[in-house]
Amino acid sequence: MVERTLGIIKPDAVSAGHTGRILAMIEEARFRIAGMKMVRLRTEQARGFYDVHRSKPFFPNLVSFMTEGPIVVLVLEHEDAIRRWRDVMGATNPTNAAEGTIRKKFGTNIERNCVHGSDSPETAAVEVAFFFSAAELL
Ligand code: 3AN
Repeated sequence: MVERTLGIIKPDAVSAGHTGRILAMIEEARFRIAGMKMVRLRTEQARGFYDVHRSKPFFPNLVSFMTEGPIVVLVLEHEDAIRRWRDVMGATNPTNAAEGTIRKKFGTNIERNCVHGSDSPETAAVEVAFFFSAAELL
């Protein structure tokens, strides 16, 4: 089934100049990019986006990291896009990520792990709507 998922190129990867190479890997994996924009999250937006992690010890660091610079948000379309994008990203901790994955190539550590992907159809719907109106999805 053709699905949509939300991808984010995080501040570490944007500031390091990896945006183009990550986009190339996305296109090589044959995703169709249905939406794309560069934004800088404000603290309240980052707190809202990561609301499920609010009680975790790493939450304050996650929020400050995600607001430290611009991010690129993407809506990626493909059959089974949610699982496929997580496979292309690799494991949350880049140390454990498989060879050839984006996090293996460009991730620094579990906090600064260069990309984000939705983890379920329900989350994907919420996360896509967080950043994009229907008219912005082409
Ligand atoms: P993923 O991005 O692989 O779906 P989540 O949703 O469990 O991972 O975590 C969201 C983000 O929170 C991660 N991308 C990472 O930046 C951060 N994070 C998750 N677990 C940890 C942890 N144990 N220590 C520090 N940061 C973490």
